[in-house]
Amino acid sequence: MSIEKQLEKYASSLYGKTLKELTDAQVYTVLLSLVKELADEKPEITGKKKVYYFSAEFLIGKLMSNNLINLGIRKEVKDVLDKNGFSLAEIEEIENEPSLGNGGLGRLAACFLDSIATLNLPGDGVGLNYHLGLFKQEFKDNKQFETPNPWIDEHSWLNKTNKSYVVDYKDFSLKSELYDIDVLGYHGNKNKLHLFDIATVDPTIVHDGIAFDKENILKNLTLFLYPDDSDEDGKKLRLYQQYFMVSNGAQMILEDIKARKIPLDHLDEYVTIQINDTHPSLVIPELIRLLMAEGMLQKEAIAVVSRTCAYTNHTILAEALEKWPMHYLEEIVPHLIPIIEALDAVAFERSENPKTAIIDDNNLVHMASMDIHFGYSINGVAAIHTDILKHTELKDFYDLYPKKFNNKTNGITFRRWLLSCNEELTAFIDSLIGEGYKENADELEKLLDFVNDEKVLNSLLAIKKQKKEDLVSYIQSKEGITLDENAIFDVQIKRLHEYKRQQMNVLYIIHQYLEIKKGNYPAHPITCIFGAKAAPAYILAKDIIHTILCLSQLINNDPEVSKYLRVVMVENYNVTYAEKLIPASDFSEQISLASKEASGTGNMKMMLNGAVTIGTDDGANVEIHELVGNDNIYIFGADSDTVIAHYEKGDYHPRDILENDPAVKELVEFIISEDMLKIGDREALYRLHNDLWDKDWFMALLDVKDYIATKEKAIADFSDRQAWAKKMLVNIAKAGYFSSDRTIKQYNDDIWKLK
Ligand code: TH1
Repeated sequence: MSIEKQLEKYASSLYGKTLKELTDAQVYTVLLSLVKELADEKPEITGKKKVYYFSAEFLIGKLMSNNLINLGIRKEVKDVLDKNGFSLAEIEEIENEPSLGNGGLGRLAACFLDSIATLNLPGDGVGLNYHLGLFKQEFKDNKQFETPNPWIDEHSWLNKTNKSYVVDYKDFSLKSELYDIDVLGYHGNKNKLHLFDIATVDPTIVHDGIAFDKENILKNLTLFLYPDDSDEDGKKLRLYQQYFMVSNGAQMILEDIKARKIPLDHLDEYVTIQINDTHPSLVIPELIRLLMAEGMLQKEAIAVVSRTCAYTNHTILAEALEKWPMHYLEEIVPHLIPIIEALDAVAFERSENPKTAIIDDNNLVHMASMDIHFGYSINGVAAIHTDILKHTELKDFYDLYPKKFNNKTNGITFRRWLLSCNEELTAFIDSLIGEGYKENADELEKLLDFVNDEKVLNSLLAIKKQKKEDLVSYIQSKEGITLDENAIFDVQIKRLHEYKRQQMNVLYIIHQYLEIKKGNYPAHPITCIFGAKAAPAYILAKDIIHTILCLSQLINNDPEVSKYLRVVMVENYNVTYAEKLIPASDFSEQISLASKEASGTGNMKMMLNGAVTIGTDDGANVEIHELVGNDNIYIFGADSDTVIAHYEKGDYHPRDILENDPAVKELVEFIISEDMLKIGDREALYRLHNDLWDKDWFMALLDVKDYIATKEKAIADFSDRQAWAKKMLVNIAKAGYFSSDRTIKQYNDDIWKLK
């Protein structure tokens, strides 16, 4: 049956109407029904061995567009809808974005699932079904407020299964429910994303934003991703969640293995569990416990699990490396304690170095240490990050287990981050080099043949302009702000964190503002766009948001300045917003303090869409830099060795800079100027100002001058449109390396070894 006939069939059976007569919302439902039917018909990918990707987050984004692309029917559907008076783009807007992730870590998991299925490898995701997601960000009085982000309705992609397991805690047991989402490979078959839940979760307990009774586990367990952990009950809730995720996942795996009559001591020949950062680390003791419950000796269970689990580290930030107090475990999952103690004893036999202990002197259980001792592979997510793990952060472990350590530079799925979000650029690339790059991303290099082709370069500029116009109307509709697509779109979109240094971008904006006030205009008008959520309890991150929003108000209302400079922070930045912002970006802001951003993946998405990076030699920027060469990227700032040496010596003092450099001091003082205090909250502005004087832990002041000079150079270069378009083209051509298909091939070749 043709797509048109099938859509008519659903229009008639669901609404008793023809397609033409439906509302947009009804067309969405019709389309969802069709796609679900087609997905149902797809066989599941099978094979001897399967990878289970355990992750607290899966930032999957809206799924309609991607599913249509991966089913190979997007064009046909679009034509049928056009013919009937509908716009597919508008229909796709109707979908709620699932709120199952926070940032790069969760989006990476989603890209990986797409690539695993595309490469026809058996591999499923395992996570939780958070009903209210992370949170929805709202701005009031130039501040962030959090509200619940409910996303599940009768039209979601969740399919209820009849699988259910019992998860035991100290004082009670919970019965799980399992929801699956189909993960379709590009022109291929399907895998599953398994999201565990409980029937008793109750969103009505949430009040005053995102507050709720943290002790009511029956009602709150799967309400939120990363519930506030600034108090003890919040921390415990996270532990309840983590254990729920891993116990369910482990039980599901063993159920399948037993159904296949596979002897449990051969588990590792059939299963790999990839532990995505430390949130799922309890899967190690839990799986050992479950194997022992099946009659296996502890020693053997430890050996089997050690051959089954592999760990990915995504950060060296100390606060993100989870450590659980033993007494929480006693209170919540006491049955894991003898196992964790046994693991600690084994670790001690291997090394008496306290730095590699699992249980430390303060009775804290180090999750990463458990992963490294009892996982068979430890990987970092970009070359520089893995080097830092080996030689600095995890040096003692690397000395112990040199063969376990390996690098897997992150990647992104081109289906979402090019084909779906930038149809214009996709069609143009198709016309130049054919479609082979969609299966083999390295073929993008063929674009280099056109680096001196004026017509091609002009077309690239025209497409960028089109995407900027699209973004201008989207921002107009969402934020009520009118931007000019002729300005440089200078975009920093990522979680709000001091190490990512949005505050350094703030200082740049202040510099530009003061220069304009002095009559020194930038070589080209520039619009600084931010998108970021701050963790609800992260005060300084919220102060940075406040400062950005105040600056935005000050500048946008000043007609003299706003001709040259605009500042916008979009509300509730999410995957959907990223899909509009990335194709429209000219400058890609990747300005973390060198050594701190493990990889970054927004940097890759922007490069693929023809933005030029302004960045430090950090994370995957280092690899972008190597690929595109000095002429096609703007690198600045202290390198990671210098930064690490500062931390080791403890010799970085921002006050020294401020007392010796009036130009930098002027920028920092502006934060508490009359102009700013008139608009903003005194306490918040002073907090950021004082932090920059006394602490500046991520050394914004160390790099700010170089940053400003580099950005000025980039702005000047932007005016030579042909030369700029060449940079864009080289960036796109060299982005093939960052396809997550490449990353997943490497995971499979080196770690998973699936057929
Ligand atoms: C991010 C890293 O910061 C980023 O550099 C990397 O590209 C991405 O992971 C994917 O590898 C991380 N996000 C989180 C979130 C939490 C804890 C640790 C990390 S690391 C909650």
